[in-house]
Amino acid sequence: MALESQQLLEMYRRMVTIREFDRQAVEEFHQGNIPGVVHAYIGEEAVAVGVCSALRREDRITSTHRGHGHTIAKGADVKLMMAELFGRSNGYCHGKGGSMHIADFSVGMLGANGIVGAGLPIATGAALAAQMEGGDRVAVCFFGDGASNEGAFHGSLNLASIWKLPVIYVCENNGWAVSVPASYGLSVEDVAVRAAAYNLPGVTVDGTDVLAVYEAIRLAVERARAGDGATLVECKTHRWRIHSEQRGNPQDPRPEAARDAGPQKDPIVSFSARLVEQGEATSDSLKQIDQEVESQVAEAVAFAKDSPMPKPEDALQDVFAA
Ligand SMILES: Cc1ncc(C[n+]2csc(CCOP(=O)(O)OP(=O)(O)O)c2C)c(N)n1
Repeated sequence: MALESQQLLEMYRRMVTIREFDRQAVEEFHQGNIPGVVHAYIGEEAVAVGVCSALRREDRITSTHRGHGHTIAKGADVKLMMAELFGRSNGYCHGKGGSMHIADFSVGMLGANGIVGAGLPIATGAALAAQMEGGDRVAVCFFGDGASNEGAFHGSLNLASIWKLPVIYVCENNGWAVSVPASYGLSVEDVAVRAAAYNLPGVTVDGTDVLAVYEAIRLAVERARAGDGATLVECKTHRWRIHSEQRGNPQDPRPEAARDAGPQKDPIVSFSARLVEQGEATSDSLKQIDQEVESQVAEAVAFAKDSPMPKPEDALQDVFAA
């Protein structure tokens, strides 16, 4: 289905926002300004944006430890995100969650998650809730190739199949789980074939092509909204950086060829070339978006730096048990 110019440019803007957010977050982490961990999503932008562009605000998503891209693509506020990364009291979780625990229910983002695979049953539950509510809301679960080897993946797909749940499972296959290559860790070459074991459709798409991702998800969403059940969509993509940022100068355990593969298939470069070629934008108008985004993210960093630290006396607020 053809997308309007405005939608295409919004997709471009969101991809660039994700790239720039993580670029500046990585820089701030290495300057010692961000505590905890940062798992950069750089290189995988086409997946989050292709998926979330096919969703409505009220549709729900669950995310992973590498969650900044999903959160931005679903429409969260970058200032509140950055403040959370900085551990400040006006961040999304009042500075208590950090990078891996950002949620914004107002845009249907049910949460990043430090436990690999944990988003799978949560999204499945959100889809069950949607089915019981009786509307046509869908749920989407983002997870990695590593997570697809866990029991949570298999149990979730089985339940989604027998209950015909309106859920789309999006596997971001970036070829690696920390230092373990998918070629070693997976029993199959394509995660998508695992759908057959649960009597569900499974497709593999080029996860560096935002429009290919969008189209696969659009079809899966249509199927879910029509009451025809779940789909597994595998997006083959590349993680450009080390698994997570580390202080000092640690070595990325992946071989050089794996590290080089990402930038050779830059999803933003290919999408911008396409937009210019199709007359949807000029390189100047895209550059203007790049500059606007850079300032917007710099403002988010400034906002985070100016934000107060949480007060010790608030430590037991917003927690379930004290
Ligand atoms: C249940 C669980 N097991 C192990 C870990 C440690 N761990 C964190 S990320 C990760 C790899 C995840 O790989 P994948 O699902 O492919 O996602 P990617 O990091 O490639 O985006 C592991 C093993 C964890 N956080 N949770």
